[in-house]
Amino acid sequence: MPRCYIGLGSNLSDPQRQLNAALTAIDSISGTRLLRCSSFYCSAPVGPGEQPDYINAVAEIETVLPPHGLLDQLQAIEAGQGREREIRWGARTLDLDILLFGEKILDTERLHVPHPRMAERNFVLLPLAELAPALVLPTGESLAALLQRCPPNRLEKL
Ligand code: ROI
Repeated sequence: MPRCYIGLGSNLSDPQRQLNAALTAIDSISGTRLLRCSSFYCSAPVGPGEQPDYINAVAEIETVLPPHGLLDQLQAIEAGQGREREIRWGARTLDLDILLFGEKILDTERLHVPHPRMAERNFVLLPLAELAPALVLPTGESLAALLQRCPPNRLEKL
């Protein structure tokens, strides 16, 4: 079964509660098991405009679902936790992103894996490095190299 990494983020409606509820919901997806989750991090919002700080984390899961099947389930969890189709880069109750899906490289309309913006986001790379410090992406890049090049952004482990 492929190991997958999911990025979790929230900056509305009690973000820590949103992440905890999402982890429980992910573990309840049929054919899917939550293996581990990183620490929770508080991070400064990336993107335009004023919005609250985020809570971010990364979860490691295994699943028998195909990538788009997993995406459907994650989007259902986002919708179930009150996420509206909000403005791009705006505040959100819950964001669940497939960062990595085993060794797969996917470029479809709905899904790009590895996640195309993970290299610019220390709130993704640092929690991921907590779980898998020696990780090499299917593109051949090491997580350590991405971390070295990643722009700094305020990030605090809780
Ligand atoms: N900024 C931070 N710090 N964490 C996020 O999860 C996050 N998610 C987003 C945007 C709006 C890009 N900014 C973020 O979608």
